Amino acid sequence: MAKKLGVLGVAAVLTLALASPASAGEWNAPFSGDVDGDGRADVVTLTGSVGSTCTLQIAHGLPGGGYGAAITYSFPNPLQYPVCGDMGEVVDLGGDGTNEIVTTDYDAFDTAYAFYVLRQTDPTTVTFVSREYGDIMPNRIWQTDFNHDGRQDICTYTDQGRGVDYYLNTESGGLLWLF
Ligand SMILES: [Ca+2]
Ligand SMILES: [Ca+2]
Ligand SMILES: [Ca+2]
Repeated sequence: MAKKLGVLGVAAVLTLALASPASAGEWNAPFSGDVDGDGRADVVTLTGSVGSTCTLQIAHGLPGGGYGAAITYSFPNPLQYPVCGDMGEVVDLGGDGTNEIVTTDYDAFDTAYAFYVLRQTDPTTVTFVSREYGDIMPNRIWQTDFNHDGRQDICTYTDQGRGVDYYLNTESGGLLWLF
């Protein structure tokens, strides 16, 4: 299903781009954040699905600067469709000091599976933590602390009707869709 930006859609995206942090997750774009807790930013690239498995790559930040070689990780596909996330952000859900990888997908079609929350739990493992409710068919995702409680919240933009959606980063480590 093709999605085309109309003139108004392009204007909205440009406005969002100006108001968003540089780390905003564009469709099919790598995004950065410290996923292994060593204090250095890492680069996450979501690479899709192979059968019933989702894959991603992480290039970890090195002590002297730069990044190591990308390592491929996988986790069981929660939905059994080739919808594994193609945009994301690194945020600390719950504010417990451990960062999570929050992904969503341009082709997401089920509100119950809008977001996959992942966490790197050791050097060789990325674990699926939870799925979260949200809008379908997003064009982009970004993070901002819109309620100013110190935890970075999530926003998405879709040109399929709802525009910007807001998701609160809750104390219990979830995303609360402010519907
Ligand atoms: Ca790191
Ligand atoms: Ca956390
Ligand atoms: Ca917040």
